[in-house]
Amino acid sequence: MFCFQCQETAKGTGCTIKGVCGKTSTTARWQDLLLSVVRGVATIEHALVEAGEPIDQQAATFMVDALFTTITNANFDDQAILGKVDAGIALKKQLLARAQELGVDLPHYNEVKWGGEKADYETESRREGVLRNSNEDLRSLKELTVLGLKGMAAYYEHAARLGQMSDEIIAFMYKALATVTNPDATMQQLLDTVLETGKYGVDVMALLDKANTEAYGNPEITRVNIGVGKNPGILISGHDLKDIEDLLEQTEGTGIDVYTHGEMLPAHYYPRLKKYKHLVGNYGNAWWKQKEEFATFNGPIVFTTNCIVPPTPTANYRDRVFTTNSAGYPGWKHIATGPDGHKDYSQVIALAKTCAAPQEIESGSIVGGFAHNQVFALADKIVEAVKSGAIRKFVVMGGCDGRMRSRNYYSEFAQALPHDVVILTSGCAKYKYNKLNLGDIDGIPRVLDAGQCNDSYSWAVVALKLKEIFGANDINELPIFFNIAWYEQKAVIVLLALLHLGVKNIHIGPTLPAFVSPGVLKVLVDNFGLSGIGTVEDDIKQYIEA
Ligand code: FSO
Ligand code: SF4
Repeated sequence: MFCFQCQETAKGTGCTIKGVCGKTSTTARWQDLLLSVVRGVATIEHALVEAGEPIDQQAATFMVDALFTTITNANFDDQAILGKVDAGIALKKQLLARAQELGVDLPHYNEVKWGGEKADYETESRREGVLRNSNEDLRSLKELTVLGLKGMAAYYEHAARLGQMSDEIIAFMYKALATVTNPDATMQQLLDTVLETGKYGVDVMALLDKANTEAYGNPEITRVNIGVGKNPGILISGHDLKDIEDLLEQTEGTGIDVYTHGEMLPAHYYPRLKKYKHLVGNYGNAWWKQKEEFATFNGPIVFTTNCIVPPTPTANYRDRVFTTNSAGYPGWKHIATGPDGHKDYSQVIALAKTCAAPQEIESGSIVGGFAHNQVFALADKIVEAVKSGAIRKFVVMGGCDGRMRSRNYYSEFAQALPHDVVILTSGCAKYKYNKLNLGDIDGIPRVLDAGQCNDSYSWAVVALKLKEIFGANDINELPIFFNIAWYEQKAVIVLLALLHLGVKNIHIGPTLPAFVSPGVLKVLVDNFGLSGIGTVEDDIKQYIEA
């Protein structure tokens, strides 16, 4: 196996024996095979769309689900992944027949030609890994695109589940995958594709923002309980808001409480979700602490997306975890989406009724709900605070959390910031500082949480609004410092989207991605001023106090 898609990759270069995330070499192989089938399907679809055919929705759904499945910590279930490979091959055959019928010429790439014989799965998977591209810079640009597309697929899937779809985004994904499949693609073509991925990254986050706010209202300032009640509970993790809505509806009046976990915390900020009285709080912290926190939760846990951490063989919660959507884990029950797009949680609710109430691990509350609409409502106050000097700077500290000790940088950085600096956060990165009681500035909390990682979109919208208010020529003239923590591929699409919006001098950490080659890094540094992090002391001196 060779996988270098996340920040925790072995030795900072690539996992080759087993994933640091727990992914086995077999799972990695089937994921490589699935990705090669996706490249084949997308290349054929791209040719058909270019020839004037409409988007094939079945192919679009397959591509989005398959890309999402291969995101870090989303799916560890070999049988589920192989099932998707089989479905992709059947789909490819249909598309090939359609191309032939219409007389559409197809490129002779291996991914298009391969017949999909089961006996070849293993050989094909070995041939189609990341290292099939021997030139380091070409490989890097191809992977940067594919990893960005994985993030895009995740956000697209959530939006689509709420009825918001976009043929333009799907057509771009086909085109980008066809470009990375082309063995003769040039550096320039690939670089253009990376940058265009950022453009569609903005579009997909806007689409999801529209989907979420039209369905559930605009996020508003909300205090979220982090303690527990006396009823048995169901813990829901991941990012899919439609799933928590179904769960809240089906648990209402049953005596079961619902708790959010990790990236589901922002569900509390939406008016049409927070109205449920039995949505009682957020339990625990970011994804990587789940082994301890699930053990004390006592009730069933539902994963709507990543991040799953493989349980130890003796974990007491092994039999009470469920997955849905693209997420999966061997031995855990998978809840299918019904024909009407909804989930049936009756088995989860029945199990919850037999469980004890959660054990309290924290108490008190945290505040959030500062997505763009809420921030705009406070705009006068914020602008006044900037003009009076009460707020000196904003630091966008969105992104992901993770288990590496080097991430303590972010807690220490937040704590060491001068008291006139406000943190703008989103994603699970927030758990490094959202319980530090960093106070407020004239009633404006010093940690403003917009929501999930895709809500980083809010900070781009806010920055553009501030640019207008302050009459700045450029977003980079504003007193905003971008210090992003990354872990998996949704952070890649967020980063590419910010680059597309013209944000320069973004710092990413705790380490730079292994999939960015020295040659590609130079392009990113020269054109966008991208850099890593230093020590807390130096970074504060250089970028905040200077
Ligand atoms: Fe975190 Fe995991 Fe949202 Fe990621 S839970 S790490 S960037 O999946 O997607 O922030
Ligand atoms: Fe390694 Fe990350 Fe890939 Fe897992 S997802 S195998 S930890 S690089």
